[in-house]
Amino acid sequence: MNHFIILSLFFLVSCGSPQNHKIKEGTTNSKLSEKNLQAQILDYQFDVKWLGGPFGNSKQQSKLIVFVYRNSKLSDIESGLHLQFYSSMPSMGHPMAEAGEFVRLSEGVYLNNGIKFNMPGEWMHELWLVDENFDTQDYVVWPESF
Ligand SMILES: [Cu+2]
Repeated sequence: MNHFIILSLFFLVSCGSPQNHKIKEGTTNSKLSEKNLQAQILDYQFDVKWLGGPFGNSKQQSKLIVFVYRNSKLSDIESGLHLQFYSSMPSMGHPMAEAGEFVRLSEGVYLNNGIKFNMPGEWMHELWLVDENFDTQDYVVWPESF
């Protein structure tokens, strides 16, 4: 939980005005309900897909799988960086209940089984590439209603 509080504070301090960020939204592959997202700065592409959920209550854990690509090939995140999920409800000004943690399944494949949302509605998801000092080096953003 402390981990999440630190990240939340970091987000509030550094990203107080989300409008300052250039937000690139990915394209949707509606058949697979998989999102394809391009990182802002670094050479990463992410395919994100819910394996469970998303659930609009904090009793159920939503499961997000992320496929990481560099030069069109599944690739691990470079050492020194790790993936972090974040989501908030912009209209209500609060974050999700739990961010969970990613576990590497295989080359370029990461699963987060521990995401919890407080309620249904319009969410803005974020995937961060965070360094050892909890500084976000890159990110992608995508909206979702459920
Ligand atoms: Cu809300």
